[in-house]
Formats: sequence, structure tokens, C-alpha cells
Amino acid sequence: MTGTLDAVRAQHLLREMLRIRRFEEKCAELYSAGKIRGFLHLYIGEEAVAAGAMQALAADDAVVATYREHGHALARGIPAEALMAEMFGKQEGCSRGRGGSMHVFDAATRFYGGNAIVGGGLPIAVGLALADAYLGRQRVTACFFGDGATAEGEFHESMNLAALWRLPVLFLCENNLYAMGTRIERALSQTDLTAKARTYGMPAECVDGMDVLAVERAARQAADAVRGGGGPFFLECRTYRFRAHSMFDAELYRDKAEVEDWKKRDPIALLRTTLEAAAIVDEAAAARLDGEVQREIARAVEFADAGSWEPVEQLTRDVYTPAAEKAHGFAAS
Ligand SMILES: Cc1ncc(C[n+]2csc(CCOP(=O)(O)OP(=O)(O)O)c2C)c(N)n1
Repeated sequence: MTGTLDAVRAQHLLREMLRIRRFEEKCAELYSAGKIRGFLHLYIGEEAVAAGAMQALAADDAVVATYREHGHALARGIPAEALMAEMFGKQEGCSRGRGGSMHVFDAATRFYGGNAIVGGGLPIAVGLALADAYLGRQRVTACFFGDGATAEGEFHESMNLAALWRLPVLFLCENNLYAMGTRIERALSQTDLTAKARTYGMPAECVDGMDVLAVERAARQAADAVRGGGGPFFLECRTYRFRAHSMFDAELYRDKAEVEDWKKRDPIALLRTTLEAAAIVDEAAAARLDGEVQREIARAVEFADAGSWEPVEQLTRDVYTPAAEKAHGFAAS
């Protein structure tokens, strides 16, 4: 392992996973304190997927995610301050506070959501990739979605068109075994999602989604294949969420022992063990890193707290109406 382990990159991965973990732990606290409202879906346990996969993307690639997307947003490069302000609903948020937890959007990093609709991001990703193909741009669109989305019509239509037109989409399926309270075997006739993807005629692989180094490696190979004109690629990442589906979930559908078992393969602890064995990170260095990350998150909370609410007069900004059309001089057709 040591021979193939790039120390700088591996430490970066550790930092990214810690940033996601600490950000979300703080969000859970702030939700209970009433600072964050609406729905809140935590990604804790799944950090290796976003942190690893995002390394395979270039700045002008696009990312599409689900409602469990704080980790993707952070790993994609949206600053923690802008993301936390978004969580608070403040206008300093990356989506002016209009998206909130489930609809994070950021044009600067080509982050196209955040989508509350299960499977809703898939056709968006295919559309983005179609535009790139038309314009001859060598870009990749990475599309994250859960196992639950593979039962949706949008999944089948998107897979079909992406394969048929050989579009540059990297499908990243986060198989955490559950769709809310429904275990995969109760909802899917084909539970082998990699096999399912292959039926569309696209290459598909499965990777241990708790092992960030494995995810990074697999995602790089997949993204390179897509960028090289190979058409879409499906990567299934087997993972697990340690927390409830959302803040309103009593978790009666799964065994506590199962959760504890998966926690033994906590992606952050797994990488730390590897880095300690390779003498890349020791306890003091890990504590220092954690301290830096905690300070970054504390600054983000301060920034969000000091932020402002959008004035009521701005309520119709970005809303398409005949009045706005007139005011901005759009041509009526
Ligand atoms: C079209 C649609 N149907 C149902 C729901 C309700 N719903 C919200 S989350 C969810 C489960 C999704 O599971 P999965 O895609 O595996 O993602 P995970 O939550 O496991 O990350 C469902 C059914 C929804 N938001 N959209």
C-alpha cells in the first residue's frame, strides 16, 4: 500500500472527509437549535464516495447530486461559509438562501443541485452531457444518486439515452441499501445494480464505497474513459448511512447491530488506519487536522449567523413573470 500511496493526496482525502463529517455534525446541532429549518438529510458514513469521486473531475466538469448533497457541495469546492449560509436561508448563501439544504446550487463550481426529487438529477445530467457533446467539449458530467433512484422511470430513460447517444456522463450510484425505510430487496427485482447498468450497454463497475482510495482510483479510471469518448460509465459505490434518513426518522426498519457493524468500517477511521500504518499521519497530526477543520466550520457558522435575510422586495427576483419580462426587456414570443 505504502508504495502506491501518495501522501499529499491521501491527506487531502482525509481532510475532505473530515470537513464533510464536522460540517454535518454541526448542521444536526443547528437544526435542533432551530437555526436550520425544513428538511435535513445527513451524509455521515458515506463521505468516501463524494470525497473520492470528486478528485476525478476537472474544474469545468459538471456535478449533479441529490437532496443528501452537502458533502458533494463541499468536496466540489463550494466554500463552507457559502454553504452554511445557504443552510440558514441567508442571502449570502451560494443559492442566495433560496435552495436550502436540499437544493444547493452554485454556478461557479458547475454544481447543478441538490434535487428533492428522487431520480430528478438524472435527466438533468444527461441534458448537460448532451450539450457538451453537441458543442464538442471534452467535459464530464458526474451524476450522484441513490439505489432508490434506480427504480424510477427517469433512471431508465436517462440510462437508455446516455448509452444510445454515448453521452459523457459518469453515473455514480450510492448504494446505501435503503431508500428511506425500504431495504433494497423489498423494492428492486434486480438488486445487483452493476449488472442492471450493464444491460443498457454501458461499462459498469462496483467499488467499496467505504474505502476512499478505492473510490478515487475507480472514479479516475471511469472519468478518464468517459472523457476519452467512451460514452457513459456506471460506478456503483457500496456504502451505508450511519444516521437516520432525515431528522424525522425513528429508524424502525433496521437493526441497531447492522448499523454498528457498518460503523466498524467508518471511512474516516479506515483511511486513518492506512495512513498511520504507512507512517503518513500520526495521532498528533490527525488531531491538528481535525482542529483546523473544526475552526473552518466554526467560521462558517459565524458567517452564516452574521448573514442577512433577502429583502421582501427581492421576492420576485429570478421568477419568470410577464412583469419581469417587460422590466428586463425579454422579447415576448
Ligand atoms: C419521485 C420521488 N418519490 C418519492 C420521494 C420520497 N423520498 C424521499 S427520499 C426517498 C428515498 C430515496 O432513496 P435513495 O435514492 O436510495 O437515496 P438515499 O436517501 O438512500 O441517499 C424517497 C422515496 C421523492 N422525494 N421523490
